[in-house]
Amino acid sequence: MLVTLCGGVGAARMLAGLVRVVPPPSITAIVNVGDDTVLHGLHISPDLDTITYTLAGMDNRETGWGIVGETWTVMDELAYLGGESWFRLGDRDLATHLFRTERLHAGDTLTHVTASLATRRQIGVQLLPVTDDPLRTMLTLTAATELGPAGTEVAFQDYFVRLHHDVAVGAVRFAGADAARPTPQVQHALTEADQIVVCPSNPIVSIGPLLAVPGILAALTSRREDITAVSPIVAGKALKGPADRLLEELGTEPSVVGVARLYAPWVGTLVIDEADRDKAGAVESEGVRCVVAPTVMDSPERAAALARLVIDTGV
Ligand code: FO1
Repeated sequence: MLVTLCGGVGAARMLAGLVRVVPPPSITAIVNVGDDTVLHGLHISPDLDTITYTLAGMDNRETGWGIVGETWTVMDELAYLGGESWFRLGDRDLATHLFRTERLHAGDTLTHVTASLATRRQIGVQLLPVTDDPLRTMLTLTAATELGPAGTEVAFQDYFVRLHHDVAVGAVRFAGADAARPTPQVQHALTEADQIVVCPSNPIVSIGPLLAVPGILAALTSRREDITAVSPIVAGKALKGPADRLLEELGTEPSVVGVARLYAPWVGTLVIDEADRDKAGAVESEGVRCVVAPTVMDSPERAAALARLVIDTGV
């Protein structure tokens, strides 16, 4: 069994590569739920949905979220009524949130609802939210915004979408983490995995929430030699999103060396991009084996080549 640790877009691309080189049912993806939010009474799980839509071949590659060819009738009407429309929910995407919310209200777990959606979309890969308990990424902003003065703590989607992640962050907290439990399926996957792959996701707000769930870091640390991470930072920049700025704002060098330093306690091997070849020695000085390869997944073929290489690091 191959287990992946996942945020959203970067992880979805990595998984799209992996399913081209190993049978999808042999892959279990453990996914961040710190980005989850409730809007209009609907439970939205952006990372689970981004991965599901990507593996189902229905993702919107331009936005990096939502469904390709989406229509916006409901959102446009909601905006006309004066409702909250800063977080855009497409007409087809809304069906996912209605389905999930209704099932959760009926007492189903997020793990079970996610499995139902994945089966319906025929994605093959087993998708697991890291926990069925509430876990929410909260960020303390260091400047005043429309949401409050400097020092205000906001939820992830307020930071990411409403404020376009265009504001400095002083602290990150994972609300609910202390009481959250990894699901039995997640615990089993981490114990039984032949290899664990950390997708090129944001180390702080995508992988961070997974590590904050009690028991996960210890389980990973005991599997350190079987864990390969792909750096989400290439030549000092995040390919997408605010990972580079967040690392710097929270005191870690925004480079492959900074990623190696963060991950070294529990990751055995770090794959870095060819653009960072000159930093391979510095990565190894952090105590992490370093592999240099093309890591930018700008086509399915390149994603598959990276997937092959990552799997080979574990052989
Ligand atoms: N991201 C945006 O930048 N703007 C949106 O309006 C937006 C809506 C949205 C709806 C459903 C969904 O699953 C994701 C959505 N995202 C949107 C993406 C998402 O907020 C972030 O990309 C992730 O949380 C970061 O991984």
